[in-house]
Amino acid sequence: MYTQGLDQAEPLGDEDLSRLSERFEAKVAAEDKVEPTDWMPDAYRTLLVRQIAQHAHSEIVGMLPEGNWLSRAPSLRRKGILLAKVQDEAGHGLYLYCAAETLGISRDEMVEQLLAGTAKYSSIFNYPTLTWADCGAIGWLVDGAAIMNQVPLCRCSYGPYARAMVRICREESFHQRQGFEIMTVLSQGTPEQKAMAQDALDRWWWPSLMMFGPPDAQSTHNDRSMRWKVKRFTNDELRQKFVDMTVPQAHFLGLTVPDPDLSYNGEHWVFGEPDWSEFKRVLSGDGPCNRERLAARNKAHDDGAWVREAAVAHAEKKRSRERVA
Ligand code: FAQ
Repeated sequence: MYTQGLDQAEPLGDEDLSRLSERFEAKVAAEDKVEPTDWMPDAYRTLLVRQIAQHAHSEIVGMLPEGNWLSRAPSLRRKGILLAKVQDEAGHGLYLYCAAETLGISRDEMVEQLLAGTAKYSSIFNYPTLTWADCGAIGWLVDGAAIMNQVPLCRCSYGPYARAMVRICREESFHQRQGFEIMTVLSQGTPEQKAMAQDALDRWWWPSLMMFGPPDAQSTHNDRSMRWKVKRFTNDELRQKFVDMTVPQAHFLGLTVPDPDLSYNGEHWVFGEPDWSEFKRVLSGDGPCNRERLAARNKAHDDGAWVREAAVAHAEKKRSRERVA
């Protein structure tokens, strides 16, 4: 077992529980990190397993939309960069599965839930990548939204998650720049290329705003997550920060944000309401690519069975050689 909480031989009395709970709350309030061997309330553990597992699944499923363009990137240089980015996403998924494992759930269990379609992953990855400009829009908008959401997670109260996020954010920052560079080249290119960039912005804008989750009034986990310093900003706060950062970038590119209600109030960009019924549809499994994504993950898992078997056989061989020596 991984943690003191899970190792508990004797059930705790009410007095012990309230003492442990007080100590835990004081630690979080003091901005100390909670570590895997510390006692933590079951609800804190559950909240983290849910969020970290969903985050890990998002990185893994998130490889698919751009992976679709690996064989069709417009140059060898673009192909090399995209390949490195997609590999980074696999790495992020693996760090995050490891962080979740410190809470007592196994990677196999999480992967099973993903493949069975019972686990959530980010809504954004259920949209198709129709043109090369979509790879630019993903880097610019999707990685941009991911950074906005994830930089505060570097200060999350749970140590292993916070530490994983530091490295992930550095890499996401590079990803965002490569996406913006693709958009810059297309926006300054031929009229057809500029139209392709605009079309990608039109299709990815609203789904990117939905990445931040439902409006605060409908967020089920927000209060508890903020109190326990897992989240540091609410969904609406981060969405606003993202819009404030991104609208001037769209203007720099000479592109139009597809929101007729967009206006500047002197402090913030005021924006229209995303289509929350579409968000709910995507979450319920009925987005443009939900079925395709799940089928692709299942196929990749099945096709990779021989690699897992070979790795286990290799590890066993190595162990038995070490025993003999
Ligand atoms: N998609 O109560 P809240 C990336 C669910 S990584 C699907 O507000 P919370 C890198 C939520 O889980 C992108 N489901 O939830 C990359 C909950 O359902 P549950 C992923 C969503 O946790 C870039 C319910 O709605 N990032 O992009 C979504 O307090 C490019 C109620 O919501 C993370 O996972 C959604 N968009 O706040 C890779 C960051 N939004 O569990 C490749 C970490 C909400 O009760 C290419 N996660 N739901 O059944 C978080 O910060 C939070 O979990 C939020 C949601 C902000 C996503």
